[in-house]
Amino acid sequence: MKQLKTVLQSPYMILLFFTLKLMVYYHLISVNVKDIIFVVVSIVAMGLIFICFSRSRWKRKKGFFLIIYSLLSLLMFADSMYYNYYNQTVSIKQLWQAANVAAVPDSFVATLIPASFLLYLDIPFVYYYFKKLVKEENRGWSFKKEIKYLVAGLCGIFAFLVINPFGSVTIDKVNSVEFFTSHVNDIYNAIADSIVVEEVSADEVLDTVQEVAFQPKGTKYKGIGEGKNVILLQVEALQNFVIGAEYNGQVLTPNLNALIKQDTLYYDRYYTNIGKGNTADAEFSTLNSLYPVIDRECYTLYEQNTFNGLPWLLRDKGYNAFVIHGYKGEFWNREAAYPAQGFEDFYSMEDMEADDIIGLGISDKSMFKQTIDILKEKKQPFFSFIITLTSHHPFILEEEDASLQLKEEDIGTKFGSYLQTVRYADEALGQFITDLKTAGLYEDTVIALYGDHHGLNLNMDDNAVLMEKYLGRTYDYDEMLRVPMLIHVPGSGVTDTISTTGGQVDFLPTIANVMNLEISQPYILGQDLSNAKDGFVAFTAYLFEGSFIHNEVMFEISREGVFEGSRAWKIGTNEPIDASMLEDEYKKAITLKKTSEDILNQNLIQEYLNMDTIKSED
Ligand code: GP9
Ligand code: MN
Repeated sequence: MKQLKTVLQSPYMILLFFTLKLMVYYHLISVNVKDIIFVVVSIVAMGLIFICFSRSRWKRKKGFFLIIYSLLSLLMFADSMYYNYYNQTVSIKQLWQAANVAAVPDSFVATLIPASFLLYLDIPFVYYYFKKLVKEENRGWSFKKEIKYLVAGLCGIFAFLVINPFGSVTIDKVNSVEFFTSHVNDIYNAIADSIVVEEVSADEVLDTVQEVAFQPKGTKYKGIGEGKNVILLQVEALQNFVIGAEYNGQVLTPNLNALIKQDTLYYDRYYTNIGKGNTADAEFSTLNSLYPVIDRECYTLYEQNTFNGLPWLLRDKGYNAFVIHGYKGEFWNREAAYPAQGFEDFYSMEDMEADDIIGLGISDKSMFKQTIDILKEKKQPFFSFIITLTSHHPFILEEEDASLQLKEEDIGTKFGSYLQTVRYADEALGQFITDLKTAGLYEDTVIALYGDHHGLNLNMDDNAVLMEKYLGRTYDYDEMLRVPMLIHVPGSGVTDTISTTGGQVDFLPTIANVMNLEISQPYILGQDLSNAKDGFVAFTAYLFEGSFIHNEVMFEISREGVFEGSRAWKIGTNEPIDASMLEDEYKKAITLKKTSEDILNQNLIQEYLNMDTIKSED
């Protein structure tokens, strides 16, 4: 008993608390705790911080230590939550996102994982040992002597790791996932990026575009929608697995299924390629055929750039281009960004009647009803970009809006609630099409539709388990990131399922072919999926950079963000594939992302269009 007391009183107990805390942390961010190097580096760093504070001669060291230790715990907590949602840890460049997270409180609460709170449990114990050590060691070290060396040593080690002068893969891995080094590395990169802006010449970027994103030849389905109005529907969180599917004896999306059956090109291997700007990035990539970036939504980062995407191309043909969305105009910086995207009007929540609110904003059914009134007033041809909302996470509906009969075991699960809101969105869409017909607008309108991103994150709740049960196969990223895309051309007589792999980045060239639009600038990173045979899409968020799908093969870069240790599998069968054979494709994914960033950072579309104007003036 006495021995136990002595052990418990020993300041070395602190190591036990640090170890337990770090094991919880690494477990929550999916780092294998058996990779002992990460845990050891973190324990050494924490131990040094502890010793530095306890032996220093600062008067207020107890208070300072408590604050610092609590802040480190808060950062770990934030990392674990962010990882749960985005599959990535927090970055200083993404602190802005706190405001967006706070704007959607239901979603925020739904992402909390109880285990993350364990990261706070040790604080009182660690503080107790800290005070005890301070009391026992009141002789103290001079802060100017030994501590100085300790601090310098610690900084030196971090600097060495972050700079990684010999390009060691092991150090790359440490920098990517170890708690202290990854955050120091992140801050270092953010500062370095803001000081040194790497410029690549426009010619060099153009060469790369031609190399990695050449356009397929072919005229299949060219111009079948030419001259018609365009309604582009971005449906919130619509995944592809619901199309044509049944659940508990009920068809999930009867209206979408009916649409696909006639006069429709349906792209069934289509993927979301969003960055951290979620919905807004889906819009951005779709309209411009560029990849979003990881740091922030493109609508904010590149608000002032010059673009020449779909709204501009249609406006050149005399279309009136506008957006309708039942949430606040300022969200995702849409209001400010839309003019440069080419939209002349934006009907947001503030401009519509808030007569039926579900979740964040105006219900899809009300929004579509009001849309008909707007469309009836418009001069034709028009391009109406409509963004739905009701199927937004955490998928809450009132009983009277929920028409799907859920199985007992799915009631109250995210899976069940998701299916319920998808069914609602499908009903809203069905009514919209009927109303378009009644308004005499249907025959002359091309209706294109796609999902912005996943609804069921495979890392959250019991989604993976319930989806596996429902699908009868493993629910992996290929299915989570797959969204439907279709182009419905009334009266065309053309019905086809196109299975070339693609992503939102391919939408612009694909619709341009159908509408017979000429894209007059070369910065296009997607391809026309109706004529392409070889399909490729690179990912940004939810998977680490370098991940991609090439035809029916999916590649997920390793947890540490390095090529070594990545995994690959065959889509459909989940059969593992040797990932080490896919280095060329991995490099292509990195190049596509980097090229997009170069185009955006250097505002190259503006440069090109200016050049073009100068040329035509000559
Ligand atoms: C808000 C809506 C949702 O306007 O588009 O955005 P999300 O949270 O899905 O990115
Ligand atoms: Mn969304």
